[in-house]
Order: sequence, then C-alpha cells, then structure tokens
Amino acid sequence: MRCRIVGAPVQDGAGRMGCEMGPSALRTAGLVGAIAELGHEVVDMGTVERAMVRPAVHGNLALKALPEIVAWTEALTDAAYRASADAMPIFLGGDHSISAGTLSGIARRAAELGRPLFVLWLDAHPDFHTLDSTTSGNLHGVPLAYASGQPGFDGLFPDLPVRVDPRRVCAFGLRSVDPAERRALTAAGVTVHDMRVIDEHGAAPLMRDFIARVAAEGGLLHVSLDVDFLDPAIAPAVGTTVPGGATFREAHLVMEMLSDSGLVSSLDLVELNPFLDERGRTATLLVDLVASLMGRRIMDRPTRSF
Ligand code: HAR
Ligand code: MN
Ligand code: MN
Ligand code: MN
Repeated sequence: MRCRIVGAPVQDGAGRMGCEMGPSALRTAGLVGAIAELGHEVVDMGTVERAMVRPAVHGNLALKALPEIVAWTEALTDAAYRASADAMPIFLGGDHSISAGTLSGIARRAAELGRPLFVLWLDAHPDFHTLDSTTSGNLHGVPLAYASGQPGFDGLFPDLPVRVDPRRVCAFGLRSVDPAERRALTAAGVTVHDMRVIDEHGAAPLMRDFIARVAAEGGLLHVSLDVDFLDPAIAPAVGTTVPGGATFREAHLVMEMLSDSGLVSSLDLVELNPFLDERGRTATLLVDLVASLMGRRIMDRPTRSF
C-alpha cells in the first residue's frame, strides 16, 4: 500500500485550543515509522495551508470562526482530492471540522473512479448539526452534515462537488447526540451503531455486516476516527471526553477487522489535543491503532481463517 500523510492543523472548529498541535504529536509518536515498518510506502506530504479568509455571515450568532473554517474546508477539499489520486491519504487533524474538506475531496475522487463511497464515523458524537441547528456554534459539530448534503450550508461553505450518500454512512460509538442531530440522522438514513447497540451485540458482528455491505457494492471506505470514540480512561487528550467509550480491545478489533477487509482507502485522525495528553499516551495509542489498521497482527492470522 502507498500512504500519504497530510497535516491539517485546525483548531478553530473546537471549543478550546490545542488541536493545532495534533499533527506534530502524531508525528512525534512515530506514525510514519509505524506504517513503514509494516511494509508500506509512506510519504509525508507536509502541512495544508488554509485558504484566504473572506467575510462570512450567518443568522446563527452562536457560530464561531465561520470564515476560518470555510477557508480550511476549501483548502482541505482540494488537498484531499489530490492526495487520493494514487494513494491512501491519512489526514492528521486538527479538530473534526477538517472532515468537511476531507470527505468532500474524497467523495469527488470516488465519483470519478465510479466507486460508491462508504464512511465509517468512529466518534462519541455524530457531528451532524447544520449551521442553523448547532447551539454551541463549534463547527467540529457539523462536518458530516455538510459533506452529506444537509441543507443550510449553501453560499457559505464551498459548493459540494459530490455529496456523501448518508445511507452509506455508519456512525459507530455514539453516546452524545443532540435532539436536532437525532432527528436529522434518522431522516437522512445514517446507520447508527451507538454504544447501547455495541454493548448488546458486540463490535464484531456490527463491523462484519458493515464491511460486507461495502464489499458487496465494490465501495471505497473512508474511516474518520475521533479520539473521543475511545474511552477517556485510555485516551484523555481530547477536549470533549464522554464516558463509556470504546475500550482498548474494541478499538483495536475494529481496526483489525478493517485491515483484514482490505477496503479502507482513506483515514482521518482527529480531535487529538496534545495539551491535554499525559506524556503522549493518547498519541501513542492512536499510532498503535493505525498500525492495527495497516496490518499489524498479534499472530500471523486474519480473523477469517477460523
Ligand atoms: N454536539 C455537540 C456540539 O455540537 C458536541 C460536538 C462535539 N464534537 C466533537 N466532535 N468533539 O465529535 O457542540
Ligand atoms: Mn467528531
Ligand atoms: Mn462532535
Ligand atoms: Mn467527538
């Protein structure tokens, strides 16, 4: 596999500063070496530069840093489209607002390849607010709604070249969903495997079904991994911790099953706030999760062999 690392040091979409340091921390924790060690070709493409900020106004006065996030989305859409030309891009956030751009660029790429794009959204939150429905005004709460063509972004965010079909999105690990998001997720047909569902069924059968769906349609699969998908006890370096998250083994199992599937074509690593970390342990855990996704195994054995 050929991988391209793309730094996206965005922090204006989160409620507190620090995610800007995410790409540095992931590089310091040894991301490139961990991937190369598994036999992949890795190129670190460096850091995306924000586009020029233009004034942007909206009736929702709670919105924070709208012009800045619009400018980042512009730049990241283009970067994601280009980085996915002949390789698997790994986007280093940055808060989750980067996915407005990464998803949009990847969706355009998938459409040109004539492949349906599936999205696995690993997160405590669905990030399915519109500019009208968010009450916090933090724009890391909107990227999935924007990229899947929910209304109200027109004229402010870049026009979507191609939208992500929300019926091909699986939100996995949710445990903090606002009422407006709940209604919109259901109406849009997003598959929601919240923690309640994962507790009852286990992660494996849910993942197996989703992976089978992607394979059956010959799809590409974009994985968007928010640090708060993980339980705060193992991943403290995030501004929006929610108790009851994925355990160490649940998270690794998801990555191992994705690796066995061979379907993952792009990845976001988002919401890492190194200022809140404890001696790099969250960054190190993320690097280990990426290694599992890229083929590191406990024994030399895929899950389907027994
Ligand atoms: N739904 C809440 C809001 O819109 C919380 C959003 C928090 N988002 C993230 N990314 N940390 O998932 O403010
Ligand atoms: Mn998120
Ligand atoms: Mn969120
Ligand atoms: Mn989250």
